[in-house]
Amino acid sequence: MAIAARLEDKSDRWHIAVIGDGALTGGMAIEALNDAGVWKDGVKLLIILNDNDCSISPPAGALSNHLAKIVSTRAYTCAREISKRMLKPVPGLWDIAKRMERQAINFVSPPSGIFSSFDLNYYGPVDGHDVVGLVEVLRNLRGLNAPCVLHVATQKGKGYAPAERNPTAYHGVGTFDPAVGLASKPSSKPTYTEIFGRWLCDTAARDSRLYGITPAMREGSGLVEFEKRFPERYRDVAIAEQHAVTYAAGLACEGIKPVVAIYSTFLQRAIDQLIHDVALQNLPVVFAVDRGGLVGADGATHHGFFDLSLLRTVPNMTVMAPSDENECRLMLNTAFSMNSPAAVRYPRGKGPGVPVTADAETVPVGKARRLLEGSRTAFLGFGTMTNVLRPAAEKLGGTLIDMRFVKPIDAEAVIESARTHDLLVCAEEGVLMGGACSAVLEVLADAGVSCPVMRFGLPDEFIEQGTQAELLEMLGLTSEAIEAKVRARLAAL
Ligand SMILES: Cc1ncc(C[n+]2csc(CCOP(=O)(O)OP(=O)(O)O)c2C)c(N)n1
Repeated sequence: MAIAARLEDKSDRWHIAVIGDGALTGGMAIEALNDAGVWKDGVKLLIILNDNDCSISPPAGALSNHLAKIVSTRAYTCAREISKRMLKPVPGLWDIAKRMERQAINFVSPPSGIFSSFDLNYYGPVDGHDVVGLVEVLRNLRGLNAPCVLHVATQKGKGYAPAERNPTAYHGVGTFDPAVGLASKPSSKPTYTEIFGRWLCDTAARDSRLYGITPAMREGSGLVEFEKRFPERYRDVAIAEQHAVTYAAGLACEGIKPVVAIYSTFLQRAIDQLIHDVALQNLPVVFAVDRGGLVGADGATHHGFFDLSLLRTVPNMTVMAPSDENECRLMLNTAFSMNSPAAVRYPRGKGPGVPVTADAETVPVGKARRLLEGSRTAFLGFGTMTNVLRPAAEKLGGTLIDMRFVKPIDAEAVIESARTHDLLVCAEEGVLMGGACSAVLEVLADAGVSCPVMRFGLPDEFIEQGTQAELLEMLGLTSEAIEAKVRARLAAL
């Protein structure tokens, strides 16, 4: 945008990018700094680094050490004082500053490591909680005419004692009473994330080659206990999904068995690494893909809609979607037992409450499981949607199959169902385009078998926020809505 403004001769317009110290660890941030550093006159880009020395959990990596060193060793004064220093000691300094960008900035704040390496004007660190002073600094920086970085030191959770004490818990919250703080949730059924966390610890105890990787999502991905018990086999690579995947590939090359715990939406950033660095070499990396499907409150950026469509097109990949908690454990075992890359994709939150009785057992690769034997309609469920299809299948006396595998899909089960039923109804919690239901159509087309097919899944549009139940309702992905549509279709056949 800053470059566009220069091209369009809107050179008085400022562009401000605010980035956290955690977000700065992402490769793309470094790519942008590398680019910004070559622009000089007329590019009014202010990068405000909001450095609270915290990601969601404590920051990981050398960059955070570097920033902490700057904050602790620099004359880290209140913003107002720095602002005064900029203007007062040498009359006319600011005029000189405007003419001699870099030198003047360096005069008020000596060059600092990483930003100076990118040839960017660096200014700070300043106290981000001194709001009046900060405004003064920002006013002064308005006089500049080239990209610069303002390093602002803050405290995560500042101003609310419970959040100051436990910033990780308060990073992202739902509604709560500020007088009480976050109530600890009574845990009845475990979440899929917890099922994964337990599986990871149990499997690590059994197999010393297991290595757990998270790109800055220790809590969200269920790795807290694993880190405590197996610190030497745990790695938070910071908000660097691409690195997380290639890091896993490197470990797998050497006989380690990496498990990349990653949210579906964040895996999108590392699809190239998954293809080139893992799948192309057929390396046994397990992808524990959390938050697959609708995630609810986090909204459009966090839904995990694309994973099935993206992953199923990659050679050598196995893609599984569990329909309940026990299935999730069985599939994680299966993925871990394979000698090729495999993804287990599970949803946010709790499952239907099926007790986890599995220990280290696996399931046959590429084989579906038949849950109900019926006639006329065969319901083919992928992952969570199997449970949504069940009441409809029961009411309509249909067959219900939990497909288990999106890839390799159980072609035999699909073809046999098409030959013995009048209608196939398939459902997935992912984009319909190119997803698991498309795989069913491909099987039928390739086998030359024709059968009416109804597909239920996510439409070709971005979905905003709402609870998972609200969104399923809105999208017509409830048992009742599916049943009604299937009844109408059966009547028309
Ligand atoms: C690509 C990507 N990976 C992971 C996340 C999850 N996430 C959300 S906020 C956050 C920490 C951000 O830390 P920082 O940039 O320092 O900002 P702060 O919240 O501390 O202000 C993480 C890891 C995300 N939103 N996007």
